Amino acid sequence: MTKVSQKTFDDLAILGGPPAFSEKLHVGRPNIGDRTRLMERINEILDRRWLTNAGVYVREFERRVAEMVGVRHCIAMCNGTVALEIAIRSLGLKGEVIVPSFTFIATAHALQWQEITPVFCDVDPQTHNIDPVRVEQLITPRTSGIIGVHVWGRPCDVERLEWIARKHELGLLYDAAHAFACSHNGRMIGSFGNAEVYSFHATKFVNTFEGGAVVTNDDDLAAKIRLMKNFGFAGTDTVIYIGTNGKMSEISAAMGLTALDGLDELIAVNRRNHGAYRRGLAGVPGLDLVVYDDVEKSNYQYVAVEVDADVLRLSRDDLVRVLAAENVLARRYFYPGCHRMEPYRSYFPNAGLLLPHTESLTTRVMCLPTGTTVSPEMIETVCHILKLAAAHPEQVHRALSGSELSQTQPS
Ligand code: T4K
Repeated sequence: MTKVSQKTFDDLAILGGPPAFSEKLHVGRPNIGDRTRLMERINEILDRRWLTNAGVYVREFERRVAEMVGVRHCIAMCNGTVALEIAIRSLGLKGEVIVPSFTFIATAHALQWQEITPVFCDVDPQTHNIDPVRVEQLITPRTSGIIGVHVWGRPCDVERLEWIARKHELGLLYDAAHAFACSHNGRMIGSFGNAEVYSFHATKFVNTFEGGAVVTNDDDLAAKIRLMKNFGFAGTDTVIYIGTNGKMSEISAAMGLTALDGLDELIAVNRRNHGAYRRGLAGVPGLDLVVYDDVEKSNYQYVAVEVDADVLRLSRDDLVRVLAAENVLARRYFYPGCHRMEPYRSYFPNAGLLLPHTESLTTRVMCLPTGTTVSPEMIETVCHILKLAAAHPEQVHRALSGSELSQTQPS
């Protein structure tokens, strides 16, 4: 059991005090759900001796996801990255595809893996999502599509992107890795564009250990994707298409179904935690919590905080180091931005010039721990530490420049 303690400034771990938490507090600790029900399902899988290849649980998981999202098709996959790759290929995207750089590297890699050039587009500094005005400026004769990412589960400007895609006859996909169970204007994310892609990675709101899915209302696209994720098999001994192996296994679907059973409780925990951070950080100038529209459905999975170093007189990286010393492992998503990672930084060394908001956000945003392993008391302590640091910027700087802090650098 993690020990929670309150402390004064002089007790901070960067000044030699004991860490506030005896165990590391991670961003992205998996939600497990009802363990007894999960074990029952796993036993049933073993009894059936049907472990993968469109098993009973995978089909049930697909049906329940499609129903929940309000789409005709859900095709479950082995992970979100393969689901993106297959969705991109099924739409026939080629040449250049416009995509934000402020995203997990998988969004860009899913294109480059198929020798499609990701053209990095800046984001709206308010929403952190791809900026449709910039999208239109980046369209060339080689552009075949746009991929929007619903960062933190908050919707892209789907209306404008749809309009641009239609006007220029481009494919439109969404990376909805963060946005399972989130809505926009009352309509579930997952039902926009030609198709949308979820991740059910261990660190995601709903996890299937590893997993992902493509959701779409397009019957032809869905049929193609089903073939593609199963080597192109249309029946025993009959291959009618080029394909790969993107299948979800039964044990993953069992985990996913168990998570769906407890979805409302998961949302309630995340919402409670997000509220605790909101109250805990209220009134600290320079620390702005990314908020969710309470009128919409949200999964509240990401507690993202923007740090304004000019106001706070401490940088995001300073705070990450202060927290790391206390065993709170905040994550710097999406530092340093895809355009600053290989191979893109070598291909486009000057990409940052066109990405001012992305460049700024990658130095300002940190994500804090939440989920079922994090209690409001723990959050109170995390906020208390941040407030202590915020009240003593000079002393924090001095302490961080001390040699004893070499072990508290963020990874
Ligand atoms: N598009 C977007 C926008 C995405 O965010 C992602 C994935 C994808 C596409 C691709 O979907 P997948 O192919 O992954 O399905 C993590 C996740 O690995 C990654 O899935 C996620 N996005 C990304 C935002 O975060 P890392 O490398 O930063 O962290 P990782 O996996 O080492 O885990 C983070 C922390 O979680 C660890 O410090 C400890 C904790 N953890 C992790 C695992 C796996 C646990 O406590 N238990 C665990 O089992 O990427």
